[in-house]
Formats: sequence, C-alpha cells, structure tokens
Amino acid sequence: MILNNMKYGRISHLTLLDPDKVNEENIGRIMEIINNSGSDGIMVGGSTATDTAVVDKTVTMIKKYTKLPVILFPSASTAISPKADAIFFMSLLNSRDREYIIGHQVKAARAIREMKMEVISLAYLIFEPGMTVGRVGNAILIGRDDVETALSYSLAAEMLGFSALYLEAGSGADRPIDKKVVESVTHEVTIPVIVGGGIRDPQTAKEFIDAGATTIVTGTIAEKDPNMLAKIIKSIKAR
Ligand code: 1GP
Repeated sequence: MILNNMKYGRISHLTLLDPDKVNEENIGRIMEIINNSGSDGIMVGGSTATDTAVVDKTVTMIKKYTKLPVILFPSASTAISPKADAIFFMSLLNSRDREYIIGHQVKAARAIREMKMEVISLAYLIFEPGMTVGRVGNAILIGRDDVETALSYSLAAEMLGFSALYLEAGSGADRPIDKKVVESVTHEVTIPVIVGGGIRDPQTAKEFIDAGATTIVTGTIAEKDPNMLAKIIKSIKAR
C-alpha cells in the first residue's frame, strides 16, 4: 500500500508530471530521466489538466515506461483515471471556494469507489507564493513562514481524520516554504507530511527531510535539469 510505504519512509520522493506538459513525443525521454533518478513514484496532475481523456492517456503512457506507482493528484473531479494505482483524494483546506474543499470530491466519490484504487485522503495547504494552483484554487495563502497558521490547519486536518498532509508553495515557486513550518508541523502531527513547490537543490530537500517531512515532491526540475533531480533524490536518501 502506498500510504503504508510513505509511513515507513519507503516513498521519500515523488515526481509530479502535468498531463498538459507531457505527450507522445517527450514522455519516453522524461520517463527515462525519472526511472534513472531514484524517484519512488509519479504524481499525475496540474491546475489546468482537468480533462478525463487527457489524464487517462497520460497515465497509460507513463505505465508503458515504468513500474513505479502512479498516484493521481487531481485538480478537479474529472482529472481521474482507473489506470492509476492510487489517488490523493484531496481537500484544499485553505480555499475560499467550497468546490475545492468538498465539491469536486462529492462529484468524484462514486466513480472513484468503482475504480477500486487506493484512496489516500490528503489535506492540501497552499502557501505563498501559491503560483497557478493558488490562483485556480482561490486559496487564502498561508505565509511561507507562518508557523502558527500552518500548525492550526495541520492539527485540524489530523483531527478531521486526513491520512496525510501536503504543504505546497506552488509549482515553479521561486522558493519553497520555510523549514521552520515543516519542523513545527511534523513535531505536532503523526500523519505523513509531504512538501513541494520550488525545491530545486539537494540541500533544501535534505533540510526538509531532516525537519521531519515524509516525502519531497519535485516537478519542473525533472525536465529542466535531470542531473539535479538525481542529486536531490540522492541527498534525500542519504540518511
Ligand atoms: C507539485 O509543487 C510541486 O505540487 C512541484 O513544484 O514544479 O516547483 O517542483 P515544482
């Protein structure tokens, strides 16, 4: 089970692929980079990728090239595919928009049950700068070093029964969230804590793992700098 593997430290890095950015032409090369990098799995999702057919095609293409688990990271009730191994069934807790807190989830629940994949309930928190996902998700951004607010949301998420937490600065963020936030949150909650957005170097990734993060997510770096991706993953696993 993917959640269990996260809990036992067996999924310390995930690579995010955006269905709007991968295609038949580039997928082979991207998957070769990921397969050689030591990443523990692939997340499929993107703020604008909401088309079921596109997501389904993306998962099918990825599966052709790897044995790594594929986890849906949906931005809408339509961004799902039965071919994935699991889904992060997410609620964007700091959204102003009810749709992102519980609307899409209600729309998708019955279809997901039919798909019989592993469902991992995930509290999603967006920090500044938030980038596209912050805008699309209409998030009340949490300050990147606002420990108090982050802690309050995280405790609420755990008390509400979420299985994992995702602390997100937004894909392409110029810098990630502050290490202090990760330290405080992981000190107080027992569920796995995933950190992503703007992580571009091994030292930052390692600091987050040392601060108690369970899993680091990188997206953009896989294509831009494959060598750096491998270095980041090596630093995470060198503990
Ligand atoms: C996905 O935020 C991560 O949720 C990915 O961010 O593209 O900045 O690595 P980057």
